[in-house]
Amino acid sequence: MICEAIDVVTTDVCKFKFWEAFSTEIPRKEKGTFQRDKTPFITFVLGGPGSGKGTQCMKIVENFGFTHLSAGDILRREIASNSADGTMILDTIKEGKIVPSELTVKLIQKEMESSDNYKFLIDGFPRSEDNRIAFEQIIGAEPDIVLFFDCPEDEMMKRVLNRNQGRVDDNIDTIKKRLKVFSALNLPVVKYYLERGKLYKINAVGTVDEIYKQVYPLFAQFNFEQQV
Ligand code: UP5
Ligand code: MG
Repeated sequence: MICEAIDVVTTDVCKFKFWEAFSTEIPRKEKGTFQRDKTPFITFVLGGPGSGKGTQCMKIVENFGFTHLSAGDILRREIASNSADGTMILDTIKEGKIVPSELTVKLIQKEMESSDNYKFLIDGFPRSEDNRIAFEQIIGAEPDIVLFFDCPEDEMMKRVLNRNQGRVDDNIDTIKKRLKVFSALNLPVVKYYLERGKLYKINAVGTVDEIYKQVYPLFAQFNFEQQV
């Protein structure tokens, strides 16, 4: 496993104490903002490149009605839209480095504010302590739970190289850089949430369904269906 030191945490209760900032600081809009009558529920989905974050998020969306915000997809859309930051984002992704935190957080914030949902999967973010702190400061919230897909490097490398979706960072040189950045900058974030009792470590080796068998009960315990 990528990080032997990180053990499973089985917190049984999520804490809904982080969202006061949203209910007080952001003006209520009729549509396209958080549903204030429901407490927003934020899940950070972490794991190395190719650990299966996006694949598992799609299944969580199907079963539990979350809105899936992949930070990588949001940044790729920014490149495709020829925005002012597009070239810088593209160069950063090609190098496997991390886009400046404030930019990513503001893009995530825009997506959250324009959603009518209150359940969010934030996939591939935060990738560093700087990312994490920027989210807390700009959004004014912390995640309710954090999933960590733990996968050996050789398996992640194999999956990414087999993906064939034309991503500019799915080549051997960039993958090596992504793995290094993940290990140096993302694992401290994983450790941070472990210490706060919010981390659920998932063994990300096996078939998609085998892995989802570990994920499903984590969400089932919250009875989301009854909240809709
Ligand atoms: N696959 C999935 N599960 C499988 C299984 N159990 N068995 C066999 N195959 C499996 O899966 C990857 C591939 O494996 C797919 O082909 C899938 O079918 C197969 P996927 O679910 O896509 O894995 P995921 O973890 O989502 O991999 P991804 O490559 O998307 O992860 P990254 O975190 O590297 O990529 P992301 O898109 O999040 O970020 C890309 C870059 O954007 C970063 O490197 C960085 O430069 C930049 N970025 C930032 O700067 N800031 C951010 O906040 C986010 C991104
Ligand atoms: Mg992904």
